[in-house]
Amino acid sequence: MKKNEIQHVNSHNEWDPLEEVIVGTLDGATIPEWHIQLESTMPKKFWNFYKKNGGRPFPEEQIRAGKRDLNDFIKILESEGVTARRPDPIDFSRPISTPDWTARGGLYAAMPRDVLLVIGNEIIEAPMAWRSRYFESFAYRSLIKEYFKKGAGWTAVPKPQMNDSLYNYNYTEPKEEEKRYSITEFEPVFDAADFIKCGRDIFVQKSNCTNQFGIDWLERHLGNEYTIHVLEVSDTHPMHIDATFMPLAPGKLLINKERLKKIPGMFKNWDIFEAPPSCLPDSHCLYMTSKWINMNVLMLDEKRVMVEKSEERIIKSFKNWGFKPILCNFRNFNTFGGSFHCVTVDIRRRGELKSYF
Ligand code: DAV
Repeated sequence: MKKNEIQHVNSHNEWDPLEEVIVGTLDGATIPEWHIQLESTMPKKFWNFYKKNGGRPFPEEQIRAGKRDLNDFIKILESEGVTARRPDPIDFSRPISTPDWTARGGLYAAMPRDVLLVIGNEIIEAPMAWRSRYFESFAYRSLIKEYFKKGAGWTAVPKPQMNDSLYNYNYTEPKEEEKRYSITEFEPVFDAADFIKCGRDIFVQKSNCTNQFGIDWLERHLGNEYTIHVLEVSDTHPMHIDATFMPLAPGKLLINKERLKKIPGMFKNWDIFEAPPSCLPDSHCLYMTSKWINMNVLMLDEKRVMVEKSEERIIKSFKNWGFKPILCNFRNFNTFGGSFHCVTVDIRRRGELKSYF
């Protein structure tokens, strides 16, 4: 490989021109079994739904509608010159067990952003903290093996044991400024979606699926080329940073003002944009997230941004801020816990490792 030649897997930030992504699938999506991890993150309105239906498939009509949105999204990506790759179909309704515990079923391969962290040329399988997601990375193994053969690095963080010591079963909902999580520091765990990259600087939040031990593991693994910054976030149900803090382009940061009250000093010369509230009606079924997924956007380059078609407020804001919104129906997919950022993981953006601060 010649110096400066772009490798097949290459991603350093959120905005270099996007050439290839993995797009998740709703095939085999299964309602996760109730656990303290869901109590700390999932909307209260659906707790009984999980308690009653864990291990069963999500309602068929909703899956069908979500898949229609996915197909539209892939067509748009392709017309914008981005290659979309898909995970292997997996039946997530099969039970999972280890010597320490069992779960009635898995979840899905809808959100590759949660599972795979791509740093430069390396694909890292995250040690996710939900028992139902223990084998989720297997849905991506055909792709990962192919990327490995094309020269990518491939790392799986030590598999967590996930015995009861990992969970704080006394967890109760924290108040605004309290920091309390449903996971302990028993072993390293993180979801890839709690991290977000700006070249040599990587930002992370501690959450109900990412502990300090996990952050320390990644920091040591990445070594001196990178600096990891832990953000102060006021979110009483933190899980994934991409509806809180979204770097859009060099010098341009989108934030959720309700959650990010302290912006690190290193952003002092950046434009800070505050996401306006979502236009989704409260009646819209969101099994797994808040309505802030309106800011869960995907940059195709420094200007083009994939935005949900009916989110008129944020579409207008993006235009005012000088971006070019590309619209796609995605409400039916949003139901399953994410939007354009969650549903993808960057495989290749055309660009190099730099510092932006
Ligand atoms: O606002 O509920 C959404 C992030 C999903 N991966 C929220 C977090």
